[in-house]
Amino acid sequence: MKQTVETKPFSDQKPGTSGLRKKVPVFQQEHYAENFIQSVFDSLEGFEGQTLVVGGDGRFLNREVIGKVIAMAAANGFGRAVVGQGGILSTPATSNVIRKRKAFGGFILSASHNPGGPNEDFGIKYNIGNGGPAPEKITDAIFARSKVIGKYYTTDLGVLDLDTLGEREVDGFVIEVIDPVKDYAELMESLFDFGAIQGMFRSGFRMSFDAMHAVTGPYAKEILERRLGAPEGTARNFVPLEDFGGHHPDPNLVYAKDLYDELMGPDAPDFGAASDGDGDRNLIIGRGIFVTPSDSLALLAANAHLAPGYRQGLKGIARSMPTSGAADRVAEKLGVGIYETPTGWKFFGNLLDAGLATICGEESAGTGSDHVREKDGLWAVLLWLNVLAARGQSVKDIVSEHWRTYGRNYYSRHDYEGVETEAANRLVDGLRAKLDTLPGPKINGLTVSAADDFAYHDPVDGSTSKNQGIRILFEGGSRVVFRLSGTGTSGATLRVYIERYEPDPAKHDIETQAALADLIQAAEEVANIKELTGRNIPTVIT
Ligand code: VG1
Ligand code: CO
Repeated sequence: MKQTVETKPFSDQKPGTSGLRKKVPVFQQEHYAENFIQSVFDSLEGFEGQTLVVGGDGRFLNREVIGKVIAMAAANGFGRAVVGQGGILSTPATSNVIRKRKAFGGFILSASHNPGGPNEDFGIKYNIGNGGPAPEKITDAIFARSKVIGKYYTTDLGVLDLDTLGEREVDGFVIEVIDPVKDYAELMESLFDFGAIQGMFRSGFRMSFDAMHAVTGPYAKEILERRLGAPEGTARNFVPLEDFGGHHPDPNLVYAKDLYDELMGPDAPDFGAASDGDGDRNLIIGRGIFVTPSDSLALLAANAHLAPGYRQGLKGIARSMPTSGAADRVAEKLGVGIYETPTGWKFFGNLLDAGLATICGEESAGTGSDHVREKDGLWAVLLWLNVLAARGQSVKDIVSEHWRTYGRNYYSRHDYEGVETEAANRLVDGLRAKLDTLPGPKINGLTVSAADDFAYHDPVDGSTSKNQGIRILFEGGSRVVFRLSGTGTSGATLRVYIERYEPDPAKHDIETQAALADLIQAAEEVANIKELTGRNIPTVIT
């Protein structure tokens, strides 16, 4: 029986870079999740009788909120919910299911790389029918709706069994529980040369994959070990846990340090990789070499034609603005378009739908292609494996060769986490106010050639997104970018992105922070980071 529940709006339901993310206790407030879910439905049209996909990364509250989404979908008039067994569906797998089933859209319950558990983070994200994150037009409408919402609709579907595969019907509404891995594994088989990768494993190639107790565990077990024949134990921490074992499921050099140490150690395997909470990020480490995500994007774009799914070449490459320009050089050489978008995967959707780009990436360990409309951690790992199998060289050799051909974009991101929101805003406002005066005079001996607040003009739908990050460009192609994170749940995180281009192969082996030292100092001088944030050093350096 459909019920109408009276509710009052919450003022803080503005979706960030990737959905609504809050601490679990915030989501546990009465009506909080329901208000947001109803605000999504109220911002959409034409879903009567349609299919909605629902899944999550298995974190604390996952099952509970899945139950709410399904009951509310039924009450709002959807005809069918497709849900991953056990409530599990990685972000890229959800995108694939939405596309394959021609669903109206889907909910992804995840706070991605943020920690999980009763006092940690939870998140809700809505994806549209192309399988990608809702564009700004819709997220703005959701936020506007959430501020005035007065009621939501739900219904009692009884106890939901999310663990048994198959279809069930309750009052004319169909709930279908699917294997979360199968469709995705088939898609991967259609893109990559599994035979060649199997051969590489047979001949003794060794790999370590860290699923970080998050959603990619079951995917990695099935694809790497069962379908590709990698030895058992190749995938580790492969059981998704509600609190990710108490760790941050963030595949960077800080939270995946064990993997890094292993790859730098004496008995290092050939290849190391990890993914994040919801399976859309990737960390790539070769024996003795960490590949920065920006370089990984460029390398994958330059070598994609070696995989069957990309044999016909790329239509174009897209990267987020703070991502290094390494991919631009590849696009130039390939003679294809390069697009620079704001941070967040939602901006790639139009380019992919319009056939302007094939491969996209972000400096934050996100890479993907037009096979789905989300970034895809295991996809990147498999493309790397395919390239390694096809070229028969080590990661290190492939990377050095790439730098010799294109030059090296030294790159690093410095994060200042948990900064007081007011102080962070003051810092960015301060920079914004002096943008016009920056070009000309030197900062720490470097000449500024241009400075702006990045605005994106979507070439497909003509929309404009302003205030997407402060860019300070120096003569010679170096730059420093400042922006505030839109995925945190407490305080503010200041991100400082630093990049320098080095064409000379004799200078490609400098330690990254040393290679960027003068720019790091310039960033401090221009933004007064220490004084304004009260921090002497960044919390995380990637
Ligand atoms: C961060 C990254 C961004 C990424 C976003 C979502 O956003 O910088 O590149 O798209 O997370 O990724 P922000 O606003 O905190 O910088 V995920 O894997 O957390 O969905
Ligand atoms: Co993620």
